[in-house]
Amino acid sequence: MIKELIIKMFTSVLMIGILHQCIGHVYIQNTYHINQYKVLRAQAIRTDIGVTRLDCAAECTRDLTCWAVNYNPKDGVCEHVSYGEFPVPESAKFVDAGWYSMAVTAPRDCEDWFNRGIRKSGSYVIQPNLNLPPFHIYCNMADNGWSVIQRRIDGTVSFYDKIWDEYKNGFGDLNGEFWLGNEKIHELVTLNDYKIRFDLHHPNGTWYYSIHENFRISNETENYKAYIGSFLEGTAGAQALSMRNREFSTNDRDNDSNGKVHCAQSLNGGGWWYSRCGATRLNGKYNSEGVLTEQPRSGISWSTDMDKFLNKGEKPSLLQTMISIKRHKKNNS
Ligand SMILES: [Ca+2]
Repeated sequence: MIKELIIKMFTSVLMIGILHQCIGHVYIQNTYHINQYKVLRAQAIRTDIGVTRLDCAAECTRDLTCWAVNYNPKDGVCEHVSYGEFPVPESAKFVDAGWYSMAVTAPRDCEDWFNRGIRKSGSYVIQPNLNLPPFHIYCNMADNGWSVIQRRIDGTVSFYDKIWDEYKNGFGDLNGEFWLGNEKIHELVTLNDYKIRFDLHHPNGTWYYSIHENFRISNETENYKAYIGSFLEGTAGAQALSMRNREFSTNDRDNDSNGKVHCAQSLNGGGWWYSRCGATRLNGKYNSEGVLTEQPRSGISWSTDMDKFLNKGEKPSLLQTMISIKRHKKNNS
C-alpha cells in the first residue's frame, strides 16, 4: 500500500532519459524512479557526501528501511529516506534546484544483484513483487547468482521437528542453515520462470548436483504444491521428479500421497513434497556420521541411487545440501 503510493508518486514524472543516461547498462531498468523534487530533507536517516548517483541508489537497496533517496550531483550528496515517512505529505514535498529524488526498489532475485556487479555470496535484500515487502535472502554468487531457498551445513539448526507455520514463514540463519519459507519461495517463482538446483554433499566427500527446469510452487491454499520440469543436467540424477505435483507436508500436516503413513512424522523427515513416502527428504533429521539410520530414525536422503557410493552396506545421509533457483535463460533473456 505504502509502496504503491510512493511508486505512483515518483512515476508520475518519471524521466526515462535521465534513467538511461545515468544508470546505463549496468543497472536494471525500472529500478529507479527519478523525480525532480526533494522530499523530507530534515528526516533523512543517513547522508553520504561525494558519492555517485549510482552508488547512492545502490546503497539504499542494501538497506531494508531505505525506500528512496535525495541526490544532489553538485557535491554528490546522497540522503536516504525511510519508508516510515511515506506517504509523503504535500507540505513536505518541494522542488529544490539541483536535487533529484529517486524511489528505489530492490532487485527481484540474486541474479539481479549479480548483474549489478555483486560477486560475494551472502545475505542480500530482494523484492520479487513490488506489491509485497522486500526481504533478505542468501545469494550464492557462483554461476551468475543463485537464490538459495534451503541450506544445510552441520546440523546446527533442527529441520525435522519444525511445523507448518515455521516452514511457511522460514527459519534458521541466512548465513548458516535455513529454510527460506514457502511464502517467499512462492512469491519468488510466481512472476518469472525458474530452474531449480540441488547441491548434495555425500559422506564419500563428493558434491553431486541436479538441475531441473520450470520449478514453481502454488500458494498455501493448495498446500504449496510443487511443479518440477524436465531434468536439465547434473550428477545426482532426476530424483526431483518425485516431488512433481506433490503437496507440502510437515510434522503437523499430512498432505502426502500415502494414505496409511504420515511421511514427515514417521520418517523424522521434516517438511517436504513427499510421494509415498519415497527416498527423498532433504529436511530430514541431521546425522553427523553421514549414515541413514532406522533406530532412531534419522538422515538426509536423496535417492537410493546414491547408496552405491558408500561402503559397509550403510545408507548415506547427506552432510550438506543447498537448494537454489535461478531464472531460466531460455524464457528470460
Ligand atoms: Ca499420509
